This record gives sequence, C-alpha cells and structure tokens, in this order.
Amino acid sequence: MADITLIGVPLDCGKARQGCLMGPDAYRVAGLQPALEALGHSVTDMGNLDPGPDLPTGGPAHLVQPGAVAAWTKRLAEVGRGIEGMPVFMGGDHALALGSVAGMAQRAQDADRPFFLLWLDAHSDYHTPLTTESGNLHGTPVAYVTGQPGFDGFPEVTAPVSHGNVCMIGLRSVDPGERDRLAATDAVLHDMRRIDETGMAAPLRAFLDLVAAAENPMLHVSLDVDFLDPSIAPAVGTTVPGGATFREAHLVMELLSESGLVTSLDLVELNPALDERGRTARLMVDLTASLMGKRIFDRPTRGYGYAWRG
Ligand code: B3U
Ligand code: MN
Ligand code: MN
Repeated sequence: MADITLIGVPLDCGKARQGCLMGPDAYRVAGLQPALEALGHSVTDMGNLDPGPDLPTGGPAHLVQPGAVAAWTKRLAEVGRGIEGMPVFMGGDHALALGSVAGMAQRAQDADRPFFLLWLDAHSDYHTPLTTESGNLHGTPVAYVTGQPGFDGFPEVTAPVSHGNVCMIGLRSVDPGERDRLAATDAVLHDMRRIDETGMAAPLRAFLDLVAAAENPMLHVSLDVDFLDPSIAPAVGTTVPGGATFREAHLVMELLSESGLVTSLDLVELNPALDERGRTARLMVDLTASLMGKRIFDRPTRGYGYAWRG
C-alpha cells in the first residue's frame, strides 16, 4: 500500500478562463481521500498551496500571467522535490505541471533514478513562450520540463526530462508550432488515430515495458481532463471531441495500477464551474481509484510481466 499525499494546487493562471482554482475542493467534495483510503492506502491531505508573490519574468507581451505561473513553478518544484511517498497534485490547470514534473524529475535525479513521463491529454502542451499563439502557459509544460529555451525568469530546469522517456496518449489537438518540433524528438506520440487502430492497451503496455526495463524507475502521470471524451467529462475549458471513452480511460488506469510503476500523479484542468452536478469530478476520483488499485476482479500480474512495487 502507498503513502499518498494530496496536494491542493488552486492554480488558475495558465489560461484566461477561470474556474480551475476550485478543482482541489471539487476533488475533496467528490471524496478522493476516502476513495483511496478504502483501498487500504494511507492518505494525507496537505491542504492548498500558496505560490507567494509573482516572479519577474520576460517574454512576449501576450503571455497570460507569466509571473504567477513562474511563482507556482518554483513552489511546486520545491514541494515535489521534497515530498516522501506518492504525491497527487490536485489542480488547477495544466500549468501546474511545469512545477510538479520539474520537482519530481529533480527528486528522481537526487535519488539517481531514471524518470519517465506519461502525458494523457488531447493536447501536446509543447509550446514555449516564444511559440504560443494563445499566450496560455498551460500549453507549455512539456517544453519546459524537457529544457526548451524561452522561459525567461522561470526557475532553471536542473533535471530536464529526456524526450525518449516521454509518452503522450490521447493527442488530437496539436498546433503547427508544436508539431514539427515535437515530431523531431524521440518522444513516443500516440494520437487518437493510433488508439482507434490498436486500442489503448498495446501502446500503453509498450511504454510500460520501456519504463519497467529501467533500473528502479520513477513514472509521473499527468492526467488532463480533456484526455477524456467531453460527453463523459464536460468540466473542462478546452473540450476536444473524440477523446477516451469511460472504459478506455479505466483500462489505462488499471494497466498503470497493475504495472506498479507510477510514483506521482497530476489531476489537471477540472473546471467545476463547467461541471454537470459534479460528474466530471466524480469520474476523475473513480479513475484515480482505478490507478490506485480498485478492481472489478483481481487479476494476477501473470502475463503482464510486472509486479506491484507500491
Ligand atoms: N495548443 C493550444 C491549446 C491548448 C493547449 N493546452 C490546452 N489548450 N489545454 C494553446 O493554447 O497552446
Ligand atoms: Mn494539458
Ligand atoms: Mn489538454
């Protein structure tokens, strides 16, 4: 069983539309802590973080609140680096991943462990402040944590994630400014076209095999609500049709759980103001429970090649 720390991140500065600051409380109201405790985990809620004052930043004038995002990045990277056990970053928009992923990658480097990143999202979030058209920094975390230039005034990335250790699943909205730079890397990219052909299990298992082959790896999962189809998860500002179905999403979580490889998690982009009677928040709680071991029936790890290492 895992020692889980819930970290409230009411970060809402990664884009113009407000509402994600209510995300942490929506997860609390939807019963995230008791759902994980019912699975036998020990769970501590450390409450909501405060980023402190904005940092001085540079970059193009159309960036949305870069000083606030930089302050959150610094705070979250410090918290992630220092945390024991398994953190769950309850967002907040996806700009929180600049800090959560940087912090977890630093923790991995401190412990001399290889670090892997699974990005479950409709978007590739590979803009830099120099390429983003919207100016929304929630579209930039993967570029930041892999050490791309252009993040003036942001904390230096001292443990950059290598592209070959990044896997994205669910892609269906990638801007031209991201696509060519991303395609030139060795990141593993699965768009929904690929998922239509193969289903979720094969590409995810292939990535988990890669992770499992590493020596004592750490795996961070960043789950954007818009990975899911908007028909099951309406509470997000950037809905894109054609996302993961209810069963596909649970399968991803169950395979991740069986792998025993996941060491940290982001839950991002939930906007409770757009939800329908809390159903998206509840679905995200259910998916997190699947990731943390909830099963219909137990399946032995036989055939998957992994053992639980929690
Ligand atoms: N790529 C677009 C849209 C976007 C990225 N991430 C989200 N939306 N959630 C942009 O604004 O960077
Ligand atoms: Mn995202
Ligand atoms: Mn997204």
